[in-house]
Amino acid sequence: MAQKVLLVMGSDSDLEQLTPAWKTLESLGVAYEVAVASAHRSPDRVLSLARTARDKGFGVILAAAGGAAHLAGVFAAHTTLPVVAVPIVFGTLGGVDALLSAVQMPGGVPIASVGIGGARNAGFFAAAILSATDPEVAARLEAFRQEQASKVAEADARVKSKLAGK
Ligand code: RP5
Repeated sequence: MAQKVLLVMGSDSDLEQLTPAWKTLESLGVAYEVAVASAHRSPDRVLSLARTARDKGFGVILAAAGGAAHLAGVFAAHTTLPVVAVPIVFGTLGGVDALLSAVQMPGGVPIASVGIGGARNAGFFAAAILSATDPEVAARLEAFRQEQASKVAEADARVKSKLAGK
């Protein structure tokens, strides 16, 4: 059975910023489940989600949080599945704090991270991880890349034609 993505957010206030992640997963036909779980407000819930994720068929975890965002690190502490942080734009530091919390993990328990507010890329990256063992997802990713390249070629032609008409 195809592996799924577990998309966890630290608060329901993160939901809107995560929309591009689940939309991207849907566009690629990747199954996902969402959960709200906070590393500091509901640590037992995070622990339970992390420890059961592999047996439930998840292949990658996207952990979205803002502020001093330890959600991804705590997930990684309790599972050997790949964990990708999605730093949320929030508060005085606008997401820089969440980004640094993710990318500065001490050695031994790594997490990856997309950029601040990088939910769309989180969807693509999760799909890329699953594509290592799922040829159907790999084919859909390849098709998307080709479509994207075609759009660049069309933009190139448009710009050239516009400038030629001046
Ligand atoms: C983080 O604190 C959440 O992930 C969210 O980005 C931020 C604010 O949460 P709320 O106070 O809106 O619930 O833990």
